Amino acid sequence: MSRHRPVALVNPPDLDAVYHNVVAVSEHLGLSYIAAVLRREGIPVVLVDADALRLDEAEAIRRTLACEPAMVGITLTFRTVDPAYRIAGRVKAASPDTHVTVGGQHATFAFREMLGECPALDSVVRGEGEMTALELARAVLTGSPLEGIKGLAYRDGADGVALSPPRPLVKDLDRLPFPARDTLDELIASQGAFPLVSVLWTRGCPGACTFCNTHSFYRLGGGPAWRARSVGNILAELEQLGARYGLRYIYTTDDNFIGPGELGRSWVIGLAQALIDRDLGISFEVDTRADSLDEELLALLRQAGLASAFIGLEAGTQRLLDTWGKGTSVEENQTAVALLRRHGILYSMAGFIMFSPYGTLEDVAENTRFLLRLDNATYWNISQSLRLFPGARIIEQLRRDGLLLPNYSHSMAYGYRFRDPRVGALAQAIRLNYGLEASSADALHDYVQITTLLFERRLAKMGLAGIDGPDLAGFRQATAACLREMYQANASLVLDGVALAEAGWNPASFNARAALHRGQLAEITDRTKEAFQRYLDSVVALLGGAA
Ligand code: B12
Repeated sequence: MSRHRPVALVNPPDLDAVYHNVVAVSEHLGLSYIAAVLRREGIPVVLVDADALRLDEAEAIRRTLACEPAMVGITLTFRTVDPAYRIAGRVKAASPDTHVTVGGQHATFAFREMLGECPALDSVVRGEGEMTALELARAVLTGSPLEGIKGLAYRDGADGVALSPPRPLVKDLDRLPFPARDTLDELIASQGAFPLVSVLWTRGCPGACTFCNTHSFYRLGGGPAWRARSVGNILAELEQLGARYGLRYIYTTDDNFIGPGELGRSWVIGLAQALIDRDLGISFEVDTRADSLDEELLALLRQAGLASAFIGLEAGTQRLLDTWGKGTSVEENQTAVALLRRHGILYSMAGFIMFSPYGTLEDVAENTRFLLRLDNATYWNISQSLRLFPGARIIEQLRRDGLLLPNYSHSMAYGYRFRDPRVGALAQAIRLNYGLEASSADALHDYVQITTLLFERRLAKMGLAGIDGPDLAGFRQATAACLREMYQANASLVLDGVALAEAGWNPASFNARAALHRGQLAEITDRTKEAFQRYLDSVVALLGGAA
């Protein structure tokens, strides 16, 4: 039994119902890795992933304080800055000698503002956190000075902030232990439903998109823009997860699964071949770039179990795509989607920025037509405006162009104005219309797409593909037709919004139009559920009840 007081690692709750409707539950792997590293060094850890466990703030605070932690580490995104501050304040009030730190991509770039805004914070861990968190915990537990701990910003004197040199990246990711699975265990025990199991196979991204902070995050401490675990190390973890949880579906949280150049490509080929040879029976989903896909790679990945790929398409016009510094073309993006579809791999809800501060109403219309052409005008995609994340290059560009709000601060994801205020008015109206109808439709859309894909693959594997049980294909097509109606309803709302904006923006007319849309979407969602239930029943019948 360790003589150390524990370290509590907290992911604050995000109590937004719409967010919960759309985003699947998945544990915070960043904290889980830190927990595993500290435990390996004999430091006890309590993981409080309130977001994944859907705990409220009071329960998150109760669990954190209950273990009398020597140190509390809190992660956050722009959406959870306030609950993070409140939790820090409550910990400090209850236990003034407990060291309170925050970390993650957001805090890494907003550290100075955050230390200024929240007196309860003692430090900020910047960059990749495992080694810094370990050294910080050791220093706190032994009462040693923080000086010399790389990757840290900490209070120095009355109002000073000391900044240590950046933390170099972990050279060999295989040296890290597998992430702690406390949250997953509790999700399975408490929720009965089998949650998404997330894994991390690579870190970093070679891209330099202007709206993203990942590349500057992983370049802070120098080192390669993209690193991968060895195939053997990945398989060892999959087998462990398989033995423990009977794993069938994997969500990889990698920013960019297929790394740069030949290095990235041969690594993926090696992994895919190993997954095929080992035949673990898993399906998985990845995030990747459009320009890293090709026939040979996708054929192999399909065989290895790749079910879905998230590609950041971002825009349907080249001008907007160039403002994001994506380095791909609209044609390349469309080709990538067609390629995925040809290989029977789902191209999931895309990274898409419908509304840009530099965009025109014509850009909005063209983005909408682009999503319709790709059969992907989900409400999430048609409603996304640029979000500002600290560390993203676009922030300074907006400042230079006089579009950043004078009172901009790190948690203001929409802290800018639009060159064409009519685009801004439409963007806000569409975003505020993202309620339960739209998020339920999107959630159903995703569920239908991935479940159909996995069933079709299973039928194929059992040699039942093409055997048209009670009109299976008919039910599948009927469901797909409902999804297209969703896309059409969403797209028409935006295009009507564009016409309203061109005619002189009138919020009341748009609200009436939006109410119509919500009614339409709710009705289509009900019909989609019925159609899909008929499909599911016939699949189950075909599988002889063995679904
Ligand atoms: C998987 C994922 C999710 C999952 C799971 C949650 C999670 N974060 O793991 C889900 C789907 C739930 C999710 C949801 C959202 N996400 Co998300 N998510 C990611 C993603 C793609 C990977 C996270 C991951 O596994 N990284 C790998 C691990 C090892 O790294 P890490 O989490 O950064 O943690 C390391 C360091 O950052 C640091 N660290 C992190 N936290 C802490 C805390 C302490 C105390 C310490 C010491 C160190 C430390 O040490 C860790 C180990 O090295 C990241 C992108 C990214 N590259 O991280 C976006 C990201 C975190 N998400 C983001 C966003 C915007 C969201 C959403 C708001 C999206 C939405 N719906 O609108 C929601 C809201 C979540 C919330 N409640 O706040 C943004 C946050 C940007 C910002 N500045 O706020 C990111 C950075 C993507 C991006 N670049 O835009 N997300």
